This record gives sequence, structure tokens and C-alpha cells, in this order.
Amino acid sequence: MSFRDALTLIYVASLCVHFASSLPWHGSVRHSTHRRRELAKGLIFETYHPISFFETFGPGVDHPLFKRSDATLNESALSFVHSKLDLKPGDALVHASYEGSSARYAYLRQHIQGIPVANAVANVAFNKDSKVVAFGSSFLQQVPKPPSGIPTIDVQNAIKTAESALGGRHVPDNHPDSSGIQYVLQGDGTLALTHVFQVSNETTGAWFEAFVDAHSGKLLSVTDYVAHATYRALPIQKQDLTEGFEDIVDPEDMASSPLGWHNDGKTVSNTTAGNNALAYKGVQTNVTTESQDNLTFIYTQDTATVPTTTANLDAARVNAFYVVNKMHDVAYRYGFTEAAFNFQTDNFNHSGRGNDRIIVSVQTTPGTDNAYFTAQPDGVNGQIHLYLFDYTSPGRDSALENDIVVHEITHGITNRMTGGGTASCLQSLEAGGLGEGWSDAMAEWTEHSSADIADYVLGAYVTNNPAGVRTHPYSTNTATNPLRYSSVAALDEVHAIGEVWANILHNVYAALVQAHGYSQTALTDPSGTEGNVVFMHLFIDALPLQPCNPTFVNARDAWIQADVNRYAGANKCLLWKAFASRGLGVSAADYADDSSVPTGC
Ligand SMILES: *[C@@H]1O[C@H](CO)[C@@H](O)[C@H](O)[C@H]1NC(C)=O
Ligand SMILES: *[C@@H]1O[C@H](CO)[C@@H](O)[C@H](O)[C@H]1NC(C)=O
Ligand SMILES: *[C@@H]1O[C@H](CO)[C@@H](O)[C@H](O)[C@H]1NC(C)=O
Ligand SMILES: *[C@@H]1O[C@H](CO)[C@@H](O)[C@H](O)[C@H]1NC(C)=O
Ligand SMILES: *[C@@H]1O[C@H](CO)[C@@H](O)[C@H](O)[C@H]1NC(C)=O
Ligand SMILES: *[C@@H]1O[C@H](CO)[C@@H](O)[C@H](O)[C@H]1NC(C)=O
Ligand SMILES: [Ca+2]
Ligand SMILES: [Zn+2]
Repeated sequence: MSFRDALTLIYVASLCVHFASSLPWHGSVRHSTHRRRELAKGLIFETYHPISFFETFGPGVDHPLFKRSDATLNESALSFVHSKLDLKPGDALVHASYEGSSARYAYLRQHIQGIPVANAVANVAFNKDSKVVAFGSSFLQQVPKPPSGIPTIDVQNAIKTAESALGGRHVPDNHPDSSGIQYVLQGDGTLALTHVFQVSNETTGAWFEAFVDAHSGKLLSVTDYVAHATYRALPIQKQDLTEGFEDIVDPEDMASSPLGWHNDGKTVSNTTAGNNALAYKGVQTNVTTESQDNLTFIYTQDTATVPTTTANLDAARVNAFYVVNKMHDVAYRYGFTEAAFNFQTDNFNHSGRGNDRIIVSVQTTPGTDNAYFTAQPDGVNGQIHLYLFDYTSPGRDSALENDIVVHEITHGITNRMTGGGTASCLQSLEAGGLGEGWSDAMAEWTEHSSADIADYVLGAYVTNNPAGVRTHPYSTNTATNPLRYSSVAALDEVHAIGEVWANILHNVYAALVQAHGYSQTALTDPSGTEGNVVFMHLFIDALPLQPCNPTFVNARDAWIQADVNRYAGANKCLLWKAFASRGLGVSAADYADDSSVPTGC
């Protein structure tokens, strides 16, 4: 694709945005660029996320420095972005880069007169032959005249404005990606100079990145770092806890956690606190200590008594600690490593930022019937809040429902791996929906135990309802689950949109397992050729390829490209057929289904 085409495409994309905001009947396009939500009591706020241009290149294309064997990843990425976009030196800077097992990734930010543009980002991926395989960009091609780069409103006033609008307190934070002075491109095509900082509320669990106009003093935009889960109330049908506890011996995977789960390189613990996770109640020192020497944590949960008894609380903290660590180890095997912005206290001299293990609050109060994840940039702890559910008496503890815990952890994986560790690239309504879909799909993936492709239901235990918390089971049967790509147009809530994506991924999974079989060791051995192993590789590999605020179409393209990078495209037709079976075929666009596949498939 030529330089000129890239320009045209980007221009057309921004035109669509412009029309979308003036033509209400074309409103569904706004799914991919906007998000309207209640951020704090009474504060309904619409944020703008420019469309990303995204292109994948199959076997790869050359970048300008391909003949220079000593060119670094950063230099190669910069040279490629300069060759595609009309930029002057200093207009693009690399903010993160790393080497994964099937590709190398670099993430860039546009700068105007030395000031970064918060929502103008780009990503470039290279395969093992150093060819470019994916390029995403929301860079501005025609830069509007920027307002002065010198604030007229001082940062203390900006903080006061955001604190009162968002109902929280400023969090001092030195993360360079989410603080300081930045430009923000707004939906009307103009640039604003903003003070950027974080505001949180410990009572409500809210945590925002706020952008306050440094000339007008108005709150202009926010990044909501919290991914919420909402559990719908469904008719209650009595059901016993069906899956019993087991004494699991040495579950840690030393390839992923070289010092085990209770050692961060400096401190060795005998509690539910370690390098990857801290499970606590109320205050972070309120952890569960081993019940016997040598890291034995045996606490028997009694479903007949309230979840808050000491033994039940200990069982909850131990299970949450086990699940978060186990998922750390599994995701690490498939590429969610230190360099890929994962969550660990000590990074054992690998790249990326440490001091960001996941802290898990169990039996969070006040509140019931919920669970959520707060994902912030690499180097800041991930936080899970798990609540009690009051659908039954006694109530049930979401820390004891693994699909809920895995769903929440997966928000951390997808937020960190999309866009280079910033945790700010799943913010549009559509991208937020994809996020919910990946979380359900990951929960499903971890629960398979054979090649059988049963329908999958999430959240059945805590709600005591076999239908769970979604509108339909995930299914290969279109009568059981009729959701298709076009369903997204009528949906305006992230979990509802997520159901469409999770059901598409359920069908991709089914096709891969039917074609390649099932591995019993997929959780610890990513080297297999079986369908469930292939599925998880493509799941994880696609995340760092896709652009900031991806659409369904972008996310699909990233899976197809991930298959080229890792398997030389061996699953191309299988994947296209599975996507096309739910409307996401070759010509799918703007929430219009298409069932076609590439010629030759
Ligand atoms: C590439 O850029 C990143 C982010 O600015 C930086 O941390 C890293 O050190 C750079 N790598 C090289 C080899 O210069
Ligand atoms: C946090 O939210 C609660 C509930 O909305 C509110 O009462 C409290 O004032 C907020 N805290 C701050 C620091 O604004
Ligand atoms: C700490 O845990 C105990 C039970 O072990 C609980 O009663 C107490 O409320 C917790 N403390 C806080 C501050 O939540
Ligand atoms: C856990 O470690 C602490 C601190 O090293 C020690 O005092 C305590 O006895 C240990 N607890 C058990 C049950 O081994
Ligand atoms: C704990 O470890 C010590 C040292 O390895 C060993 O001597 C002891 O038998 C172990 N205790 C248990 C209960 O396994
Ligand atoms: C990390 O590097 C330091 C300094 O080179 C070294 O002392 C330490 O042993 C290394 N740690 C690990 C876990 O490799
Ligand atoms: Ca990290
Ligand atoms: Zn969620």
C-alpha cells in the first residue's frame, strides 16, 4: 500500500467521524469512536477516541531501514511510521516496545511542538524476518492549529475542577504516559492543551485519568481505568455448589514464576501475598497465613454458613490468590510477560515496569453483586474487587467462582496488551465491548477439560441461576445464540456488545478444536499443535497487533495476522469461515453482516 493510500484512508476515516456526529441516523458508527457513560453520580460524559487506521501485511513488507542489520526496533518502527505518514523529525516518539515470541512490537505517540497528543498513537509489529506485519495509527495527518503550549490555568486549579466533577481526590502519579501536559484531539477536530493527572475515589472504587483544558479550565476527557461487571438479576432457581475443592499441590509454574508464588526476590511470605498477587480483605495487611508449615493453606469452606466466617474468608482469599497466580502463569506462557507489560512486583531483570502485582480485595464492602478490575499503565498495581452476592441465603462469594475471577484478570491482560501498556486503549464503546468479550472467552477457555464443545454459561453459581449473567449461552448453535456482528448496532452497553464477540470466539474455538484436537496440558505447555493451544496463542498474539480502540473488524484482522506470524497462515480459511459464520466476513463493515470468505477458502 502506498503512502498516498494511507493518507486517503485516514482522511476518509476522520470524515466518517465528522458525519457520524452530525447525522443521527448514522449513529452506530459512533460505537467505534465515542463512549457515553455516567462517570460519577449525575455526571454523564461523552469521550472521543479517534478511529485507528489499521492494516496487516501477511508475510510482511519492508521498512526503510531493512538493509541496516544494526537498526533497533525503535529506529525501524520510527522509520516505517515516517515512511507511511507525513511527519517531521520529533513528530513521533516511541513510548514502549518489546520482543514477543512470534513478533516484535513498538508503540508510538504523536508529538506537536514537543508535547505528546494523548489520543494520537500508532503501533507497528515486525515478524522474525524484521518485516512489518501490522500497522495501526490514529495520528493526525492534517494537524489543526494547536493552542499555545503554555497553560494559562495552573495545574492546582485544574485538579480542583476534576476532583469536584469526578467526585474523587487527585492521586499523585509519576507515570509519564498519564501525567503532565498533553494535547487532546477532540471530536470536532480541534486540539486542546490539557493538564493530565489521576483522580480516584476509594469508597466507590472509581479511578480516572482526567484531561482538563489548560486554557479554559474545563474537564475535557477522561480515561476510565475500571472495567465493571454487572450481574443481571434472573429468576432464582436453587442450585448447590457443584464443584468441590481439591488440595492442589505445587501449582506454580516455575517457567512463569521462577521464585514461586510467595517470593518477590526480596521478601518471602507465608501468606496470600507474593510476586504476582496479594489477596486481602479490607486492608492490604489482612491476608490469609498458611495453616501449616511449608506453605500449606487448607481452609475448608462451609456453604451452610455465611461467607464472612473466618474459615470461609480464608478459603476465599486462598482461592482468589490461587486463581490470580495460576492465570499469571498461564498467560505468561502465551506471551503476557514482563516485557509485554504484565503484573509483577519484581520483573527479575526482564524489561517492563515492576511493582504492579494484582491486588485482590475479596468480600469488598460496601456493595454486593459485582466484581471489577482497575487496569492502569504498566508499573501501577492492577486491582480486582470481588463482592459477595446476595441472591441466596447465605450469600455466595464471587472469589469462589473462578469464571468471575478469570474474567476480571483478563481485563488486565487485554488492557495492558492493547496499545503498549498504557491501559487506555479499550475506551470506546466498541473496544470496551471487545474487552468484555475477551474476558468471557478466557473464562470459558480455562474451564474446558476435553474436546467437547458444550454451551458455556458464566456466573451461574453466585447468582444461583443456571442461565448465568448473560442473555444467551455461548454456543455453536444459532438457535441457542443468535448473536451476529450486526447485533452490535443495536447495543449500547459493553457487556451486551461483549456477548457478540465472546460468542464469535466460542465458534472460532470450536472450529480450531474440531480441526486440531484438544490438549490436556494447554495450561502449562504452549508448544502443542492442538486447537485449544492454537486458540490461546492467537488470542494473546492478536492483542499487541491491534490498534488503539480496536473495532470488531480490527480485532478479527489481528487474529488473521497473528496466524500468519505464528503458523504461516495455516488456519486462514478456518478462521475466516468461523468469523464469517457470525457476520464478520471479508466485507463486514459498519455493523452490516457479511458472510463471504477470501477467494480460495
Ligand atoms: C526504545 O524506546 C523505549 C521507550 O522510549 C525505551 O524504553 C527503550 O530503551 C528504547 N530501546 C532502545 C534500544 O533504544
Ligand atoms: C467518593 O464517593 C462518595 C460516594 O459517592 C462520596 O460521598 C465522597 O465524597 C467521594 N470522595 C471524594 C474524596 O470526593
Ligand atoms: C480483617 O479481617 C478480619 C477477619 O479476619 C475482619 O473481621 C476485619 O473486618 C478485616 N479488617 C478490615 C479493616 O476489613
Ligand atoms: C509465617 O511467617 C511469620 C514471619 O516469618 C512467622 O512469624 C510465622 O510463625 C509463620 N507462620 C506460620 C503458620 O508458619
Ligand atoms: C517443611 O520443610 C522442611 C525443610 O525442607 C522439612 O524438613 C519438613 O519436613 C517440611 N514439613 C512439612 C510439614 O512438609
Ligand atoms: C538482576 O540483576 C542484578 C544485577 O545485575 C543481579 O544481582 C541479580 O541477581 C539479578 N536478578 C535475577 C533474578 O536474575
Ligand atoms: Ca508490569
Ligand atoms: Zn468485565
